[in-house]
Amino acid sequence: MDLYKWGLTAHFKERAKDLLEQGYYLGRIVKESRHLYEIVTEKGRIKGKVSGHFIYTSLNKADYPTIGDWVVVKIDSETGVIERLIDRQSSFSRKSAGIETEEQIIAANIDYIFLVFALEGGRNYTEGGVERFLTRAWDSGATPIIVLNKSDLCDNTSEFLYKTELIAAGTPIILTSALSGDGLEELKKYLKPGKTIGFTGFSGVGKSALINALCGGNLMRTGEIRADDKKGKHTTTHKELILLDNGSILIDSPGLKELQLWGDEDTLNSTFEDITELELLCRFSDCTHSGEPGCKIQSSIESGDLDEARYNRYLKMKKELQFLERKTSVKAQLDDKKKWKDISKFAKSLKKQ
Ligand SMILES: Nc1nc2c(ncn2[C@@H]2O[C@H](COP(=O)(O)OP(=O)(O)OP(=O)(O)O)[C@@H](O)[C@H]2O)c(=O)[nH]1
Ligand SMILES: [Mg+2]
Ligand SMILES: [Zn+2]
Repeated sequence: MDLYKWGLTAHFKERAKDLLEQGYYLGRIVKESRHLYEIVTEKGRIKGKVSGHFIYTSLNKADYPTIGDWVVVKIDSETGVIERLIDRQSSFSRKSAGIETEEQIIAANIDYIFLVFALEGGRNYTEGGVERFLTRAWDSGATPIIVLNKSDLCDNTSEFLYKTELIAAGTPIILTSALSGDGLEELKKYLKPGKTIGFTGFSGVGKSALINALCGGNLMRTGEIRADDKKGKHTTTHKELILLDNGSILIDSPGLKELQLWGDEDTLNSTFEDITELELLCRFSDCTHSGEPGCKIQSSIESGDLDEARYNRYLKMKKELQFLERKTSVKAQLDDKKKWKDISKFAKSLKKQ
């Protein structure tokens, strides 16, 4: 199997060198459901799990391999044991759902990330949704492309295009319909040999339908999302990476019910550059924009240059990230404590021997 076709670059090979010399193999995760993996390697496509040593040394969910990752495996009679995760060159992540404060990687080592929204049906387009996905994308290391899908169901597409342009300056925005095929040619411009494209978006927006339309087949199961199902049933239930005939690599994954932010406040700045630039023009450098004289934020809202709703969404996301930062630092302290406890336990057990 030619791994370069699967996106292998010198970066990943270099980081596996020591183990490759000892008879291990390099592989890419092409399917993931829970902690069971399918991996493409020089020896073909194999099933695999992480080793006990791997589990012992991994503290966080994000330390585990996920779809798109390059790993080093030991192969015993067609099953693989993953010994090492190679540093990711990019990854799209979010805060894991629920109360845990952990980063969850949605797809790794992607060149482009298609942020898919539906103009009708499923979970509908909101400006806040676009801003959230964009903020995560700017932090991913991949290049974001905004895909406004289900254009066939929408009769004011130009209004959505305009709204999106205002909040996503500089990011390509493509109107598509997986049903009629509109816009697919524009998407195909990003499908290049050896390049990996991740698809993300809420459940039911048409990620799998777009992948099917792009590969001209029926590789991915698609389905209607039942609006009355509070559990938010996903049609796609596992993550999968596929290699198209034209040599590009696509990653499908279950849609999200919500996108909780992950990262620090800096990650907001690329999405809300207009606001951070205005802040620099306030008379006082520590202006809180709540009534100080010479406040550029307030005057821009009054003159209509800055949309107040956008400013409020910015504040909301900033608060969320500040809260996350506090929670993460508490968790890091606890993790540290646990680590030292383990180490001192281990040291004591050595003394007893
Ligand atoms: N009319 C129309 N329907 C579409 C379009 N794209 C997808 N659909 C339909 O929308 C439904 C959901 O599409 P999926 O591709 O399964 O959505 P998904 O984003 O993969 O959803 P999850 O796998 O749950 O994340 C299916 O019934 C599709 O046929 C489109 O462009 N136009
Ligand atoms: Mg799907
Ligand atoms: Zn101000």
